[in-house]
Amino acid sequence: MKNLAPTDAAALEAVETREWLESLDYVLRQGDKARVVRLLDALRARARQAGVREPFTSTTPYINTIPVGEEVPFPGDREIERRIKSLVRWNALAMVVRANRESDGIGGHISTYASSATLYEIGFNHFFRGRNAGGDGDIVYYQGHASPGIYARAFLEGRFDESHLHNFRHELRPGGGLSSYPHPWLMPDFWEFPTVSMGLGPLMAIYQARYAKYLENRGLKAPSDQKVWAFLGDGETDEPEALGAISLAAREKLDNLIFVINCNLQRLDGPVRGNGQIVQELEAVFRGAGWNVIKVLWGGDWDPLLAQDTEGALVRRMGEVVDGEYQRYVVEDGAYIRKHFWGADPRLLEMVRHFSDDDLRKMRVGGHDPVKVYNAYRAAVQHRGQPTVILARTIKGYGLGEAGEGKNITHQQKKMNEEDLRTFRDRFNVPIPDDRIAAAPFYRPQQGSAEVEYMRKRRDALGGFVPRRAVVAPAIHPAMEDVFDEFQKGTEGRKASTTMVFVRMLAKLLRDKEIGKLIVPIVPDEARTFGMESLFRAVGIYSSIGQVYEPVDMDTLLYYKEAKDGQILEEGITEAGSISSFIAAGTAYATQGVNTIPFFIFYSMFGFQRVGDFIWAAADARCRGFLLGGTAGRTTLAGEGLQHQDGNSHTLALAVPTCRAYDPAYAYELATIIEDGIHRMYGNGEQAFYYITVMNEQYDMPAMPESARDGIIKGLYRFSAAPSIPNAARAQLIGSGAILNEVRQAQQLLAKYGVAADVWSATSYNELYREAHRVERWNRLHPTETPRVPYVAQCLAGAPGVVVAASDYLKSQPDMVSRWIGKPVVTLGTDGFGRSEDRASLRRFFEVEARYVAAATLSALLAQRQIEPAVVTRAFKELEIEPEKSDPTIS
Ligand SMILES: Cc1ncc(C[n+]2csc(CCOP(=O)(O)OP(=O)(O)O)c2C)c(N)n1
Ligand SMILES: [Mg+2]
Repeated sequence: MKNLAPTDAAALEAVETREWLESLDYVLRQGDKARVVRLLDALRARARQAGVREPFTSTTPYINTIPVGEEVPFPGDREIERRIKSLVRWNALAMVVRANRESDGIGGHISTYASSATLYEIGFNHFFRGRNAGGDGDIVYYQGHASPGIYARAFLEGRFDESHLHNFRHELRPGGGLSSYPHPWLMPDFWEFPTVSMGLGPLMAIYQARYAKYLENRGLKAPSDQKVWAFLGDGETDEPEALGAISLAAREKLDNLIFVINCNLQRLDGPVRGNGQIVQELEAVFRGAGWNVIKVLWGGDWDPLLAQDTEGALVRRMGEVVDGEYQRYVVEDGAYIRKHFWGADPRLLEMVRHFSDDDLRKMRVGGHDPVKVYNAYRAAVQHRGQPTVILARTIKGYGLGEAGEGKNITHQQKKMNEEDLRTFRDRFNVPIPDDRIAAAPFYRPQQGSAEVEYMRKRRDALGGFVPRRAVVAPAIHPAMEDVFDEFQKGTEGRKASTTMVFVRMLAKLLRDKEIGKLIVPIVPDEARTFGMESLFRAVGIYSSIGQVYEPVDMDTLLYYKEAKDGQILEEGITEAGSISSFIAAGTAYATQGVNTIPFFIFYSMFGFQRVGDFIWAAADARCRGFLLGGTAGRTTLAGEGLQHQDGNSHTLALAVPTCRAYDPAYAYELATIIEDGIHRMYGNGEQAFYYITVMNEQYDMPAMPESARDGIIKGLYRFSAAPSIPNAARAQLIGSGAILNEVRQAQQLLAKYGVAADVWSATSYNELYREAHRVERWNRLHPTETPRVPYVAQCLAGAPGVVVAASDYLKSQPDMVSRWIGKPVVTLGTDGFGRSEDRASLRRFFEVEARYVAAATLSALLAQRQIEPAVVTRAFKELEIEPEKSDPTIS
């Protein structure tokens, strides 16, 4: 008998493979997919035990994650949605083209929205919930450069009129205009989140989603199925911030978070990964971090072909083509695609034999197919236990044709000639006649038209328009009885640092019956540094799952207590994450309707310097709250050296328009600033936040001098009058923060040399500077009226004697107000690099210690011939001043 068993190894393997696949098909036919997973797990375990090393794979094949069989039919009216989308596309394009015709170089972007129109329209028509939906409404972070599309839709919805669109990027025209990008500061009824500094949006969205859960777990917000959507560019994912917190999102099981990454494979200059595949790279990163990844790569035209692809030749080809080549297919014709994509394998060529070249060129990628996008979003909102990322393949400049579609220049394309406009119009059937096309007119169908009605109905069903910013939380006027009073008295002989005082204040605020629950302490793994560990036990550290272990310090009083309703956001070592929590908490009065009051305390050198762009975004977002720069002061923080010692942050804070920065010296100053700040922000509705430096030097906290309150807030008040010395030379000494104590000592030293000095505390040079400029501007613009006098001049212009100002920050701080004082001001500060040293040596090195303050005063008096040279020479000797010591600013 003839042996039918195959003899060669390949044939044998083919038979075996077929048998295994048939077995798998059999299990699949039973309909239990979970069983398939168990089966594969068992096989994998057995193979591993037998020493089989599987190659590591972090990606899935280069096809849609959702198989056709799992798709649901599209619930909307595809035709009308297509028409609406086309009109949005047209108006977005017309807005940018017209703006650039009128003012060359005014900018704006066409191609980003052109690629993401379907991604947004599916959201607007089917998913994004407005605030009137009965729940909280969704929170959406729009890709900044897609703003023309978002405006164009609002125009069609009737929220804007033609003049708004006409004034795109002309915000200073009468009646105002639309801002270039999402800026809540500029359009406070529309935009909620600044996203245009790329990378910040995704990180802020993660912490926003986490904050929503925090509010729920703490009972400050009713549980809801609110979603946070973040739209970002594929190029944007190169920003470290964009992907920097994705593991937190997975760890916290943020199933209220959906990232939509617009994978048009291009960024500004060219391809994102010409030689690779950005989609696969991102899939690996997100899967590895524990996200649910949904790839939307191919449109419905591909489904029948994939169904025929029993041997996997098409899937393999899809997976081997690099992005640079995919981009090429966009600009080439069908013949090229046939040759280069399909021609790689005769089986593939055969598959598309009956397709014309034009058919091949028109085959859509997934992000432009409403059915695919709808199904991806649907799966995302239904997914539980993980955040979802949707990786949607799109084409940059979709529809621009010769004017830019898929071309490397497309990001910057802002101009289109008549021919280009006509092609675009034809492609999207925009009803604009030939004789008007050159003018690129805006187009909005009549009220009552099918398109407008459809849009309205969809938005009504979804709870109203988005984006929309509204301040929902009512103003509060907390009495805060007994919280701040004790600090007016001082510490009565006990030594304390402003950091200790702050922590005590925070603890009392947390206990306040009215606003205690609204306080949100935020700390990036630095609570012990600031002596805050008592709060761990008192209010708990927030953990979405409580505490599932017994902490090592369980039997101590201040153990590390994590709790589901814990109040402290202990963020770990991430200032970027912490500031994102700060922004979420400080804008919750609008976003979530809750007046939470964040207190974010950090190492001051890792604040403005490290996360300055986030702080800028906080200001744009009209954020409220308190930033506390801890262990601040270049010479007050001893030991730590060059990296840690901060003398810069007040200067950096000056640049942020809504940030009020203070450098308080004493407990009562701190209490006055914080109490006033709470009332201003949460009672008066001021959209500002505070930056307060707190130090770790311990000293006596004096009682509050009479009527100092106003001056503390304005930035300057007289702390103590000059001693009475007969025939004295006079001086005004100004100190801030811990250096105020040096200045007070200098007052005493100077008395020995016959100098009577008043002492002033400058709590905020930044505020003095701003007020003086406001006054000066008013005077300039009202030249015929009685000039007003800046506050700093009211304090010091008439004060007798020389003026010497010292702080633990850059000399530019006092310098910037000196011109209103009417005479030269000697400024002492800590410009330069810090050193690891003790406090006294540091102050000597930077020449801000009492003796150098006194010496500077004597020098100034001598220059004005108000003191004898011999006195100064003697004083320098006695004070051990070293005239030839190295210059700290450059050493
Ligand atoms: C932090 C930051 N750096 C640079 C830019 C300038 N910029 C604006 S858009 C862009 C390219 C965006 O590419 P991608 O993220 O892929 O978005 P696409 O427009 O392709 O959707 C660049 C470099 C910016 N806005 N923010
Ligand atoms: Mg891109």
